[in-house]
Amino acid sequence: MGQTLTEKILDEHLVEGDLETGEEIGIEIDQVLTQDTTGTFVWLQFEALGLDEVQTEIAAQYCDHQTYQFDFKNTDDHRFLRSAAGTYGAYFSRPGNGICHNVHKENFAAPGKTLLGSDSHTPTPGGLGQLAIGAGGIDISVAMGGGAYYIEMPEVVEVRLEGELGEWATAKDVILHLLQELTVKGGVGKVLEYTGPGVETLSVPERTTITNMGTELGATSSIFPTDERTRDWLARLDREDEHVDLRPDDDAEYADRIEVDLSEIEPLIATPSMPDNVVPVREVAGTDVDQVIIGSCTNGAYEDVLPAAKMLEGRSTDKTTEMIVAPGSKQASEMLAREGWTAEMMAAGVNFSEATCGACIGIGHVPASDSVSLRTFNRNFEGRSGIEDDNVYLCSPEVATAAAIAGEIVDPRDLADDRGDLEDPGFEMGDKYGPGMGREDPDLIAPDEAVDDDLIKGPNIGDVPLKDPLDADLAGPALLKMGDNITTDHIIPATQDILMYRSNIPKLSEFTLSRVDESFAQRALESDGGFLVAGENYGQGSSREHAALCPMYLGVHGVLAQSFARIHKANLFNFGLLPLTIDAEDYERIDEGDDVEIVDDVAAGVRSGQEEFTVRVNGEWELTGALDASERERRILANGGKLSHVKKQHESGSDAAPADD
Ligand code: MIC
Ligand code: SF4
Repeated sequence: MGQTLTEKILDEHLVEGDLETGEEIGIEIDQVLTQDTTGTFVWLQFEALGLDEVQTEIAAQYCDHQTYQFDFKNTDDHRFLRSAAGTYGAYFSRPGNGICHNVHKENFAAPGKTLLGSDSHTPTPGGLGQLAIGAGGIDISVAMGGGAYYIEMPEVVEVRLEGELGEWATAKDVILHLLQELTVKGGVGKVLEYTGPGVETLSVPERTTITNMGTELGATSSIFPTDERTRDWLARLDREDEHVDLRPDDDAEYADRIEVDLSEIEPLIATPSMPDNVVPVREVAGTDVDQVIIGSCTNGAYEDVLPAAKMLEGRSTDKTTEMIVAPGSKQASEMLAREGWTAEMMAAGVNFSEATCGACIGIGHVPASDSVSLRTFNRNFEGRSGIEDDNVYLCSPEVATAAAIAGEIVDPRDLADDRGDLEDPGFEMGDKYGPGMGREDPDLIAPDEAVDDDLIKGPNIGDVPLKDPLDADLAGPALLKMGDNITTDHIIPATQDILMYRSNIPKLSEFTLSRVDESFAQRALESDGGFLVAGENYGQGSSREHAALCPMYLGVHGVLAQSFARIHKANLFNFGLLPLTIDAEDYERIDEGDDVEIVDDVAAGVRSGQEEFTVRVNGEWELTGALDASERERRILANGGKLSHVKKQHESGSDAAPADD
């Protein structure tokens, strides 16, 4: 039987296990990336593990999420990250140089290589045949130290693309279409592999918009084969020698197949407040728009801003609508500036931001109360923009720009008909990108140019808390009952007031689940243990391990949920929290405040491979909580989390320093 492209790359990197769906496999990691808000813990844990040098081919530390440095705490984090990159041997991308996924794509992403990143949109370079996966920070620390990354072998699903995109339809509409079809849970446990004649009609930047937002489907990763368009892209970066021909075998077998006819795709938009609330733009046409932002790791590239610039040439934005462009990388900004497009857009009423994540997580450009914001981003979870009850829509740069011109949501096809002189700007690549621009990049410091050789920790950079091994008896109240699709933005929001404490767990913990219940953190601390109860897809969204670390710090024992998002579940194991799956009926029956007691000896059960645990509620009735965990995850859980687990192994004289087994 032939292999899928995913299987081929995994096979080449396999260090443990078999490529059987659902089985745990260990893979070698070639490249890692981390960013400023997850990175401090990546390095603090790297240090705590006693590791002293990066072992992967490439390790890159980006400073992208909080580049405005509103508070010295952010600037201290950035200085610490530069010192850690220099000390341990990673590339360092300075604040303002751009979003990790964009800068990585421009400089390092390479077909056939594996990439692990402490950011959920790490799968972005799947668009050029790289197998890229998002994970929690400590998984990055271990991989960076040369340890394998362990994952359940995903199902590989074929997404077959036929036809070609029509006028005004874009790659963003393709992924919005898939979200409409599959929902935010539709990709869980899967790698989406794109095939078919439609592939060659899409350029690499269009492909990376699709792979980037595969994360919103919950997918482990998304990947395209490579072809002449990949070679062309790498050539523009002066990295043509990194091109490798990669495609699945003709007789590859997929777990499932989804067909998309690109010629039927029309302009789509995700309405508030979930990326899968997708409708045709025409369905919400006429809605007044107060703010439009073009940017983010999904649609912040040069080729994403260029159509907006062309549409605005000789026009201006509506007086009621503010338009902001936040390019995904400084390279993109520089290219637009050198070609005169920045000036064109400014003259049209656009406000230019530095290259940053910023507004995507509510840092700057927070929408006005009771207003509508159209963004080319990937997430519109409620409150993520920095104000509760926000109305954030997600769309392509073309749809966003049409709204900025009209002052209301409008299908660009209708705007073009109406105005008579507006043409589809089409998709155009830049001549030369990133390294291809042929000059030294002062914003990307290579390991051999490092300016530090020791860690610099400001007063806000704390220690990594450790948890005791799992107890035999676990009991406590159901501290909070939540619904479906609770995001990591609910658990630990990323807005400015909170983000600056990412390196200070005691302080950060005070904000745990505050978006759901302001009294939660205090109640959890006072209760000396307890459980969280949730519906489906608990912990979707970000890779931030703080969403497990902070509940752990507050003494939470575990989570009873109907299902879990992949990265968050791994983070729960990594911080010694018990993730038990419960059924819908029991979920309905259990209430906040109920007394929860696990009847079995939890520590022994976890170690011995017990799959079902009896949970007694109020001493009156019982439910079954299922533990779906590999042997390795069980050992990590029983030892109180990955850091304690690996430390314990070192103490017991276990050999390979970074390995977690
Ligand atoms: C996000 O888009 O939610 C983030 C902010 O990039 C996160 C990372 C973080 O929380 O630091 C992600 O996607 O993993
Ligand atoms: Fe940054 Fe937003 Fe992309 Fe996350 S989704 S990496 S916050 S631009």
